Amino acid sequence: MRLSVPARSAAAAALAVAGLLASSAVSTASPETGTPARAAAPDIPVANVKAHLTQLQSIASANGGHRAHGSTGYRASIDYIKGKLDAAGFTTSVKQFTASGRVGYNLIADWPGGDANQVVMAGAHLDSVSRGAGINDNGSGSAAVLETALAVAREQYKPTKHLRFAWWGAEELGMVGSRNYVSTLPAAERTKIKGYLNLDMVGSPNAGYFVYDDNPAIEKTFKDYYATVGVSTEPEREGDGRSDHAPFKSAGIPVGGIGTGASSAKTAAQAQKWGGTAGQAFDRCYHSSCDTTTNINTTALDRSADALAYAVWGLSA
Ligand code: DPN
Ligand code: CA
Ligand code: ZN
Repeated sequence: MRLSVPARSAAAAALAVAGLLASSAVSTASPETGTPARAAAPDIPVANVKAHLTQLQSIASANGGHRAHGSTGYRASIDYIKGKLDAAGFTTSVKQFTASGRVGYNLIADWPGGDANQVVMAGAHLDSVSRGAGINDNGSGSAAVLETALAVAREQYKPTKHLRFAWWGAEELGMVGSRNYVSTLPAAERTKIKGYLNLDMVGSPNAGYFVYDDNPAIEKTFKDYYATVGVSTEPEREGDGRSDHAPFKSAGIPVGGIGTGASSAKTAAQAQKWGGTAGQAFDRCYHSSCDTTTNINTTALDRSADALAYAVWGLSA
């Protein structure tokens, strides 16, 4: 979905950056060095992320081949993710809305604890188009966000800030779910959100490595991760204004995110640095019936999930 987004003022952006970084050094100090000791972000097991994709594929296959807004496959996708989060100790809520005459749902999961006045959020759209199962778009982002949330629970992570995870409905109809969430959020709650991280298509078969450049602090955090694994990145452009970060950005909330590319073709220079096939789309199955579990680059999916965990840990510490 394309939507024009008003640019935020430099002053507002600077304030937002200060807010994000303000308490990043407030953590337990190591007795030896006196320097802040931060919990290291975990390595997310990609096998776990892929297991979620297998489940989403099964859900699609049992429900007419898709998980689109208003369908039984979408509702089953929500129930699957919610079940995992509830079992792990999250406080979940399913928020209902209407789009195109059909009921849709957002799923919000809060990790108990942290400063309620400083919220770091990560999210992904869970709906597919009706042409296919939507495994890269956007089972991949949904599964990476889920496994990062489950890692928070496994590690019993106790960040300074409060963590919230979200799975959006009806993104494919124009970001209806995320727009509904932002517009119905009381202003006092909106200002508590210090950052929103978006994942949309993060396991593209002919992958590129793109980092949203909307907010400098969030962008730097993701780029720091890719530097540690020696992967070069480019600023994300293809999805500008086209995914669920857009309503947050329009509301003045600092946003960031990562993606591995959609229907644009990989250039020769990009194939040089990332491998893959020049002249071919990052995802040839974008919005098609072939967006199934075979439409996933495991290395890209692994890096994306690990990058998200790195950013969630780093920005909430
Ligand atoms: N994932 C696309 C969709 O939901 O239709 C939006 C998008 C396009 C995101 C290009 C990133 C890049
Ligand atoms: Ca990993
Ligand atoms: Zn998408």
